[in-house]
Amino acid sequence: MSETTVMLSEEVREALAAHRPVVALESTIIAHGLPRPRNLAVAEELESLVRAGGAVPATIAVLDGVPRVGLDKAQLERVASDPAVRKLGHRDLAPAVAAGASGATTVSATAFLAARAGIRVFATGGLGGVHRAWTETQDESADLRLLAGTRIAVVCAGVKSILDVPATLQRLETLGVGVLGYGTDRFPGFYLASSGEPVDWTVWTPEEVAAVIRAQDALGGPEAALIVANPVPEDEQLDPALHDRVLARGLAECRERGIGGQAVTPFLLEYLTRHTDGASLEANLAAVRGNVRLAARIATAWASAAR
Ligand code: PSU
Ligand code: MN
Repeated sequence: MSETTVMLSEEVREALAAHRPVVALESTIIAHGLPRPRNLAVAEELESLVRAGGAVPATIAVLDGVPRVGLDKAQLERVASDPAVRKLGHRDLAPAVAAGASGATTVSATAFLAARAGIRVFATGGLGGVHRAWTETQDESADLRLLAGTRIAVVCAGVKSILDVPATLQRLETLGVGVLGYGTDRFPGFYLASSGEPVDWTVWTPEEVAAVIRAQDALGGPEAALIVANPVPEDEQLDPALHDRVLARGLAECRERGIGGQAVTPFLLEYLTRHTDGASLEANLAAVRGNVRLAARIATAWASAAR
């Protein structure tokens, strides 16, 4: 892909050229994962958190057919408020570019564009994965396959708990995507600090994560992402009983209403927010903030070791 096909903001281009730390941020969480108008304040807050951590934020989206890495204030506002902004997975990028369309990028599209731009660290809330009804629907997020072929470290609170977590972990193993528990030996549960599933590797510091990234590069071989699974603090998690109760109803309603494809995840996130009086939203935000802060520290540790 040529430089002109993917537009880097000047700030991001300069930071990358000088080997300064950069953190990629996705935009689907902004456009389709959070209620308006709070989503814009969150988008701005996440960028500030990256800056406070000494790194340059690179929020990624497609605007009028141009994939952009690093958005200015007006572009961020558009992603947060324009109803014509679609949800773009990796496979949607080419049609969107060709049609001159605008869209927010999911983990798959963001990881792809970030890696093309030369960004090594990416922060989000929770990854997509294998959906609970996958045996009937075959619904497995494109996030997984894309991460299997992309050398990027993704800081996340695990995968969304609306998913089949054990099945998703199994797919990640099959696909060769490494998983590190950050300060935990349990895979986080997105809204919940723990999904109850074990992880094989635990790290405690950003420097340890940077060392794993360097070892990945030194070993070479097939490109694959590294998942840094960072739990939401326990005192900020959603009440587990409330989570299970509301999610069961949300999944049933999703089925009854025949919601499928790209609409499933936004529907369930919104359903949980509405039926927990906003408590799930607060847990989601706490997780994302923690991930963004940690990503800035990892990017900084990696950049200083790489120099
Ligand atoms: N994390 C959040 N909220 C979100 C997402 C992640 O806290 O809305 C988005 C990401 O963009 C992820 C997408 O790639 O949900 C998964 O969508 P799907 O299941 O349709 O692949
Ligand atoms: Mn899906």
